[in-house]
Amino acid sequence: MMSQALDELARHALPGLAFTPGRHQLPAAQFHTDQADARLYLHGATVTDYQPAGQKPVLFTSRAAYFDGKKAIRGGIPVCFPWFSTHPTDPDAPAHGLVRTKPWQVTATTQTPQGPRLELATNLEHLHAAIHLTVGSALQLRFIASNKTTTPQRFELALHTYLCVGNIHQARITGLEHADYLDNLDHRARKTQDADPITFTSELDRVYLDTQQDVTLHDPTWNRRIVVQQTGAGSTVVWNPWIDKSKRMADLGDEEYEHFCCIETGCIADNAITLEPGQSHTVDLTLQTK
Ligand code: TA6
Repeated sequence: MMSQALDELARHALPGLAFTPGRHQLPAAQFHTDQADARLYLHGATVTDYQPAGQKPVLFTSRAAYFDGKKAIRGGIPVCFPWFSTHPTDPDAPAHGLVRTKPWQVTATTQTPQGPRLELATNLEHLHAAIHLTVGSALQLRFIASNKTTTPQRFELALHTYLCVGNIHQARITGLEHADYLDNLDHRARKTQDADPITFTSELDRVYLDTQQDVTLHDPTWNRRIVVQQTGAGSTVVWNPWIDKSKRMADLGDEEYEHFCCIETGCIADNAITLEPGQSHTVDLTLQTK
């Protein structure tokens, strides 16, 4: 399905929500209210920017990110669905699923007490996906997967959030103590987090399982915390590529690893979801600074 043209999108505009050409003229939803600014590209329904009024940016997007309308955008909140990482059986399938490189359709916009809400959707062969993005003093993203078929459909999901930090070397993450995780740097070996906060001294790539509580990114350099709250998602991925992997990534500056950390919210591996015919599943993600 083609992207909607900007003149068609204009009918969805609201006070504080406009549709404009973004980087490389890709169509984008631009939020600008007294609470916050944000931007979402219809390509992949990728939120690339979120900045509460008077604060530093919350979401990181690489200065080298592709905006060609084909590749995934490196940063913000790419939507990894209906599988996470490599496809379970098809080695030729794209990493992280199909929808982060598809055009999504705007279906509605609404003013809410928290701020403007934008609703988008996209269709796959067996599954329908919808996103509701509300921009205010917190960023609220709702993801809804629905089974369009007459047979059970299994999916994985990751809202692959890139969070800005002043300095990764000083950052730490709390809220995952004692959780089991799959270590992607050790053949997905199952391990258990100790009682200490997560800190970064090298590449780190872990899928934490059965995680329900808030996860907090502590950023002493910028003197703030970012709290990641969710319902409906059992998994939390923590990732930083560090030095060597960053140098191998064409769409990430060599030094940019020092200024972001991924805390991803999803339904992965043991926490994957199987939808019965006609059934839906909702994941609610809230990002806010403290
Ligand atoms: O979520 C962590 C991860 O799976 C890492 O292994 C790394 O591959 C990252 O996602 C980025 O993947 P991408 O396909 O966007 O380059």
